Amino acid sequence: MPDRTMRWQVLLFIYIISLTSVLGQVSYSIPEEMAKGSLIGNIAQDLGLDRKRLTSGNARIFTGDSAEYIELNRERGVLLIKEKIDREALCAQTTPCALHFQVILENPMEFYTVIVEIKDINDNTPMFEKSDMKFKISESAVIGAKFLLERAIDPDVGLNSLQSYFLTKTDNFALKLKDQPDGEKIVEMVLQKSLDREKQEEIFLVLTAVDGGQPNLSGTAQIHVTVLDVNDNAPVFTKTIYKAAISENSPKGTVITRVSASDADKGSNSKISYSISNAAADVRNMFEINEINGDLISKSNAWLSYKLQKATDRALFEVGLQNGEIRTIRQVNDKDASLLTCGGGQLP
Ligand SMILES: [Ca+2]
Ligand SMILES: [Ca+2]
Ligand SMILES: [Ca+2]
Ligand SMILES: [Ca+2]
Repeated sequence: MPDRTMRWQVLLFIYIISLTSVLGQVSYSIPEEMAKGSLIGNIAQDLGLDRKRLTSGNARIFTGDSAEYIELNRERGVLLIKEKIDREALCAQTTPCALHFQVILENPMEFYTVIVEIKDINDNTPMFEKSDMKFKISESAVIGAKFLLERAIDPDVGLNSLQSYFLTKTDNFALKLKDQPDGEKIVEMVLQKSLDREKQEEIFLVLTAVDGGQPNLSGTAQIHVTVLDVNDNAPVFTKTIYKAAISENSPKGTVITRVSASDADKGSNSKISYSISNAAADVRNMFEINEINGDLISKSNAWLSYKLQKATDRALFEVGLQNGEIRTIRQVNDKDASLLTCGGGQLP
């Protein structure tokens, strides 16, 4: 229908209305989503009209240009659902949601106003647009650090719409909801206990959004937290004292013992290299260590006769280990030494 013709019809309608007295008004209240053909109300009875008058007066519904959801059955004198009504599609977040239309009769012309309120039913589950949220959080993140979570959407209104969120029970995070002026909520996860990658590298949580319908409906989203490593662990030796024997005529390059340390961190934070430090020059001349595998190797064969003057044929040494480094090696004054000892701990 051309716009112009329609405009004329509307103007004509308004003109007719102005000439015709409004004889009555009737209101109904129905839930959305009623099946096609369902009864809304007995309009003949409610307007005090004879059913024959509906037929003789060629009673009909005038809705303006809005879609026709409702039909008038003249023979039965009732209003019926013509098209299933989806409140969400019709009114979105507007409340109350109502259809306004007129019932018009001819000979003589009569005009009645009908209001059908469409009540919300809880036919939408809260849904997350992104049902999988991923976070990479350093284990050094400070207490109180906030992480914004996705919001859920529930197109219903009132109690049938979104009411609250819940997070899987976790020591590390607490859920914080902040009300916005538009009625929406900001959903945050707040760190309340320090993360420790060495204890738990992956944390899986479930965020649940619930509405307040009867019964209520809920939707969930997965939260996957990967805890990033920080170098917060020093290497630790597998033993506090390493003991090994070596004879004085051992050739240069003899492996005296192997020291071994481990580091609880990850990747380059756990890579260990061995070195001898803080040792006197003569000790450095006597020993070397394989920085990769921890082999303590005799560097010369001259040191034995030099260092073991006071011993019989063997000597006792202590090796100080600290933070993955061999800090000190010193000879222990024990003439009856039977072992070469690499001692652990923090030696003076
Ligand atoms: Ca609804
Ligand atoms: Ca709902
Ligand atoms: Ca480390
Ligand atoms: Ca770490």
